[in-house]
This record gives sequence, C-alpha cells and structure tokens, in this order.
Amino acid sequence: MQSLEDLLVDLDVDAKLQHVIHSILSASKEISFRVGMGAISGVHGAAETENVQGETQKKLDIISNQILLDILAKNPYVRSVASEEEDLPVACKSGAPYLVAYDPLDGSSNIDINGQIGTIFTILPAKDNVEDGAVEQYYQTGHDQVCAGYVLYGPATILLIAVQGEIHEFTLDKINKEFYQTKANVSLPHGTREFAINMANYHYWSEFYQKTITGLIKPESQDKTYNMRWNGAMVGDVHRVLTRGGVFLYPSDTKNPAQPAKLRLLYEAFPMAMLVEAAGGKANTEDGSIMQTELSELHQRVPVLIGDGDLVSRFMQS
Ligand code: P6P
Repeated sequence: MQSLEDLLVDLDVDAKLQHVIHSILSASKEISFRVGMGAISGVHGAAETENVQGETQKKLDIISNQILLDILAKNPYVRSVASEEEDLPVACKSGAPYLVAYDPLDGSSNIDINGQIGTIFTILPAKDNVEDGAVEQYYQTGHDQVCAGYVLYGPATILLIAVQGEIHEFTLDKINKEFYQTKANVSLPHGTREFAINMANYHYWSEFYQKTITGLIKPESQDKTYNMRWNGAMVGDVHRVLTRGGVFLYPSDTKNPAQPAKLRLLYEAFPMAMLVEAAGGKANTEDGSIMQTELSELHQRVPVLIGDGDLVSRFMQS
C-alpha cells in the first residue's frame, strides 16, 4: 500500500506544502492516540472555558488545538494559523508561503459518548500585501485552497485528503504510525437514498425545506423513500456521504435569529467542499457554490448542502 509521503511525491506536490501537510498529520497522530485512550487519559469532560463561538470547550478540544498550534508554529512554511478555538489568527513564520485553518476536534460533543470526531483542515496561500497575522490573510475563496482534508477518529483513524485535484483515503497503521492509502481517487456514489439533517430544527426551517424533507420521507411508494442519519459531527456525516453517497444538510433556520447558520465557512465548509467536489459531488450554500464563496469574516457561518449533486440541487430553491 502506498504511503502518503510517496503519493505527495508522485503528485509532485510543492516540497514546502508537503512539509506543512506532514506537520498537520503528525499532530493528528498524537490526537488520535489521546482520543483513543478515552477517559483513561483524563481528557474527557468540559473545560471551564468558552471559545469564540460561545461554545463550552471540551478538554480534548483545547488539547487538540494546542497540539496543532505547537507543531505548526515550528513549521518554517506556515505564516499563520486560524483555529475554531482561537478568536484571532496566530502569526507563525513571517513571510512563509502557507496559511493553515482547522477545526481541531469537530463534533466534540461526541467525545464523552465515544462517538466519531475529527480534525478538519485547509491550507491556503499566504498573502504578501497583508500583515502576517491579520484576519484579512484568510479573506479568500474555496478555490484558493491548495490542500484540504480531515482525519476521522473512529474505530480506525482515517485521512481523506484533496490535493492537486485528486482525493485519496489513507488509514493510520497504529503500530508503525504511518498513513497508508486504502482508497485511491475516492468517488462519491450517486443515487443513494440517504440524507443527514438535524430534524429537531424542522419547525425553524423555511417552508421550502420543510416540504422538500417531507417529500423524501412521505411513503408515496416504499422504494422511493429515504433513510436518515445524523452523526452530530459533520466530519462523520461527510465521511459517510463520501463513502456511500447521499447528502449532508445544515440549512439556515430561525432558531437563533442572531445566528441563522451554524457551520463555519473557513474550516468546515471550505475543506469539505474541496473534498466532495474532488470526489464528483456538489457543495453549496443556499446562495450557490461554497468554492466560489469569498470569506469576509474569520468565523463566518454559512448554510451547507453537500454531497450527491442531484440531491444538493433538489434542496436549492430556484
Ligand atoms: P447539532 C459540531 O458541533 C458541528 O459543528 C458539526 O460538526 C455538526 O454537523 C453540527 O455542529 C451538529 O449540530 O445541531 O446537531 O448540534
């Protein structure tokens, strides 16, 4: 089986970008170990702090964020890092070519129930006409990403990475701590009748969404109805969509008028959009392509419709 190192060389990925990718994955191996130890490592439960999102931070959120920060701050090719757990970007190596943005532990409410959680990351080119640590470094579009991926901490630790227009799956050998390719050129299966959405928000959706979801589950004819899955962690739901098809939806809602959308554009929607489009799927906000959307605020939130193109189109209100 091919190692990640060999794949990056075969794809002629810029050597400095390879170095940044290896730093992120080195951190993910440490996070995978900590997560795998569960409560024994004393990292379950909530910390006494809130992040910029106003969410109570889990101890493992903070630990994972610090592991990534420590490693990336030492990488000579990283100019700045942005994290879900940091209010502002952290300036690293002045003049370095790349930015890294990540959600260190997506789905952290699943930690204490031994559910799926994961690290989602994206790598963007740094800008020379902007201060190294400025938020404006990240005011780019999804198409500007040079690499994106996630590391899913489940029964296996699995990496999905999109780079040079390709998307590949790797699995961590926990004995020799190397990632080996387990799926080349991942392709999203089409026609799967499965959707992921938090149905508890039903009464806060637009009428269009209510009708469209009802249309999927109303038993007009048994072979036309859909099944539902909801993981509570985007990383787990998107991995299922990339593996067996279907669609993941987090539409806007009126539950909290101050926050109509939940998922973050920079370190959730952008990387997942790059992965899913590389696999032949579609990734939209309610206004259009995620990859064509330009970030205008570091922790900006957007509605997300991602997966099988036919299903994504069905949820786009023309
Ligand atoms: P809900 C996790 O906190 C997250 O950001 C995504 O990973 C996940 O899909 C969503 O929020 C879960 O939201 O409505 O189930 O709490």
